[in-house]
Amino acid sequence: MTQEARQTPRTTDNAGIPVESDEHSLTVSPDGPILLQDHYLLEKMAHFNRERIPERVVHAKGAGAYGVFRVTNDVSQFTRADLFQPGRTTAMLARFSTVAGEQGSPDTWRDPRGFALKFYTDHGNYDLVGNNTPIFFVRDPSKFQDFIRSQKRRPDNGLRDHDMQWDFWTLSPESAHMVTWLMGDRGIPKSYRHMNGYGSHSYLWVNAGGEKFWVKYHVKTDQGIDFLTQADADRIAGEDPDYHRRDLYESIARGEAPTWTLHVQVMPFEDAPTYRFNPFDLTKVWPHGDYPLIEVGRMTLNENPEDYFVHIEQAAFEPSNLVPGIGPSPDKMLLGRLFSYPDTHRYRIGPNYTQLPPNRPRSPVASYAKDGPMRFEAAAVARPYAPNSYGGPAADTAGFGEPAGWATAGEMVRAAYSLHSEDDDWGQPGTLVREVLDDAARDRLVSNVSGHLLDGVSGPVLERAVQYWRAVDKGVGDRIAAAVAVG
Ligand code: HDE
Repeated sequence: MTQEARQTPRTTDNAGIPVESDEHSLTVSPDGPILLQDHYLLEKMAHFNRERIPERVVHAKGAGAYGVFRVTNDVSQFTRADLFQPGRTTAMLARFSTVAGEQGSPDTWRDPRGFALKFYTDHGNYDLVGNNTPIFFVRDPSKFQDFIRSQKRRPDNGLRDHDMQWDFWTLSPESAHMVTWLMGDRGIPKSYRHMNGYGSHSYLWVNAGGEKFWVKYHVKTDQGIDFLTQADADRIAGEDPDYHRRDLYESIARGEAPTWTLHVQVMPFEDAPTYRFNPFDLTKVWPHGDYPLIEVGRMTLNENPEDYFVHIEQAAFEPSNLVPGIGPSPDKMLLGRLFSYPDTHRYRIGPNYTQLPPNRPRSPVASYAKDGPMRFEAAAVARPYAPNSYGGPAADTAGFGEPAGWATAGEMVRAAYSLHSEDDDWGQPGTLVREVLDDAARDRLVSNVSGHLLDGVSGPVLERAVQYWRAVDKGVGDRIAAAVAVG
């Protein structure tokens, strides 16, 4: 029978050779032993054994989609970045995730959510790798690994442990703002469509005239913020652990493409040294009264990936992908992240990860990199070194020679940020509790924290937790103390 006359495509092995059977291995007589020459059987077993790659050490469980970003406002006075110029439309990829859970963990566990965006710009890939929180638990990258281990599983029994989590948090008061946020309603979004994203760090923007500005990104959901109560989230974790992944996929499949509107807060470059708190401290938000939101554009996620593993599991986001017109700020966490992400990609998906479909730039690549495992694109030139006189690429120093940077000097130290007048750990979480939450949201905060503490936290850690909440807000702390029976 010809291929055309058949109803279904013909099974082949991975080399494209037609296979003889989908059902039976090759044996000597029906009851006899299997033959080593059954190459197809061997290939099936061997490839299966290699299906898994290391999961992301954090943010392992996620969901994502392709889309488009359209500029809706003129912010060219602040940045010359190609993708933010008036009238521009840029293809993009988004991946949302939980942080502490493994690949198969429930989507509705209380956790921050990752909010990672990749824009395929004319000047290469721009990655904005943020969370659904404008802040973070720690402000020094050397505390991140310890923090994550306190959230993950214990080596002795393989279990997660609330006592470990509160031990770390209460010994790290800079976590108070983020923990207040996490224990409130936004700690369990209703779906990935119903949450905001934030760049979280401050970044540098540079305009065509070389003027510099500090910015913070806010990616606001057009679906409206919505959340799940702890009780609903617990129920859904049992009923449908993939609740958020399913929601994103199905809404796009139905043609209901979710959208978000990108805004920035812009701080004049000169304001930073004398601002009332350190504007590069990742545990702080910039009050909107000081720096209001300015609209930039809208992102629409309208295309489900055709293969989850290829496009979402292999997606590699890295805060070091900064395009001309955008640079890092002196936020120590951000500077740490510039190293960590490409490093994890080289380990998880190999040194040629930028050739994989979700990571491949859609602008020309003329890098001198060559070789390495799983390379399938030819090197840009036959003579792979610069400078050369055989037509190899040359840096466009006239066009792109000015790095987006800042000046600094001083002694080598290991120290906290230098102090600004209102730097402290308790002020902003206290404001969040008293001025942002309403009575019902405050009640849920008290109930969420108490429930969490009553699940395995005891002794001095429990007492420190009560003091921690009293430092955030006396009233909330007293109510938590009563609920967990600590004086
Ligand atoms: Fe990450 N983080 N992170 N992180 N992060 C990773 O990179 C890391 C931090 C965030 O959908 C890893 O590719 C360090 C802040 C997202 O693929 C890893 C520090 C914020 C994702 C890593 C931080 C994030 C990651 C694991 C402290 C919000 C998922 C796998 C200096 C502003 C991206 C990977 C995706 C993933 C390191 C802190 C967001 C290990 C060292 C702050 C959304 O490299």
